[in-house]
Amino acid sequence: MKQKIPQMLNEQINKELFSAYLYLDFVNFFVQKGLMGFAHWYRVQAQEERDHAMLFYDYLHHNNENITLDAIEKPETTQQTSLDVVRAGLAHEEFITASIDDIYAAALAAKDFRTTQFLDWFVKEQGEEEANANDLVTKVELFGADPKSLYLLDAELGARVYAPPTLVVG
Ligand code: OFO
Repeated sequence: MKQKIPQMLNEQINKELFSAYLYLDFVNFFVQKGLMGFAHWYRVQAQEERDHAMLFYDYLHHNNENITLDAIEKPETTQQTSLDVVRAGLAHEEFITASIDDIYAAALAAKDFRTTQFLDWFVKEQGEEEANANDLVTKVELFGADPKSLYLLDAELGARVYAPPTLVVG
């Protein structure tokens, strides 16, 4: 692989693991609030983030690149309301999208087309993750202040089913 691409992919492992850590912190927030459906939704999200980390990990190994595992930053969920937490989730997904886009741009500039092809799945996935996060923000904005609606929304989120990634490396 070329130039700085392996290093950027290596850093993305850490960002995905941090995403899982952040969402587990969100789980903690919602468990404290008694919103177990929200907690479940973010627990599934955390599982997906660990899957993403492993895809980058496997891709580097598959390309005979060494991996350095760095410390994972401590998540700080200081938000006071459910709305602020789901908004923080959306902002985090936008940050991850920008990070994937940066790697994509570097790989394209280096003519590392194997990596751009690998990243195509993540470009699409980030579109879905942002849409899901945005949808959640909208629902909490619309229904979060009404207890009956919040109860139904919590039940809806509690029905989220974990699905393993459709991307396979190797
Ligand atoms: Fe890994 O997609 Fe969210 O962060």
